[in-house]
Amino acid sequence: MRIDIISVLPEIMESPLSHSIIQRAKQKNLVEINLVGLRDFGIGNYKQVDDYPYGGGGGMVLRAEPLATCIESLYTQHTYDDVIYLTPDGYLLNQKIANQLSIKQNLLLICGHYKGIDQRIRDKYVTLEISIGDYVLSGGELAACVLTDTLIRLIPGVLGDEMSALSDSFQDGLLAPPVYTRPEVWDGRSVPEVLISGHDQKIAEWRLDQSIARTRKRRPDLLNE
Ligand code: 6GU
Repeated sequence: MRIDIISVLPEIMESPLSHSIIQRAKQKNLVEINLVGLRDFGIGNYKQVDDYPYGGGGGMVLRAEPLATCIESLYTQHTYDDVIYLTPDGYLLNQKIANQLSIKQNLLLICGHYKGIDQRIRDKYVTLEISIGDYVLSGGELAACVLTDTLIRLIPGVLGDEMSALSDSFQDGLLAPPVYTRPEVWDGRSVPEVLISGHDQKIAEWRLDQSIARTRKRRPDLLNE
């Protein structure tokens, strides 16, 4: 998979996308991430990328021309399966959307900043608009990192069997069950006996029960009961 990310502040994303599982996926050549600075495509001596919104109201809007120049220059080198704009007014990201996107080969992500981007860029280029939750971030960069992380961990070969994505929360529509590691007793608190029993079927049943109980309490909206 190749992920190109356009942003006014690409530096924000350097560290989050350079460690742990994402870093290993890059080293294994399972993913290539290319951060593209929008400022390089800015207008005039001041490399302007934003301006005041027509109709008034606060904040600034990313102008169409720098974004279009940037996108068109990427188009000369790549074709994209999807052009995704990260925005709080997009479709809410969930595991199903992540699973669908994780099998794509080439994605272009666009991060808004300030009050967002000129609508005409969305109309002309964007094929999918995604929000990562019902709260407001200062820009799309952290959202782009969240989306990138959740896609990369689903690419076959990125996670070893020992941390298979199949046992994640949401992958089966349920929250994950509690987990424990050594020591067996800590602070007077014991690990649930069933987990030390060696009885695989009983362990699986316990985990499912715990998942269902946790989901019913915290996220009843996930259960179609
Ligand atoms: Cl994608 N962008 C911004 N700025 N805020 C958000 C978001 C995205 N998703 C949730 N809040």
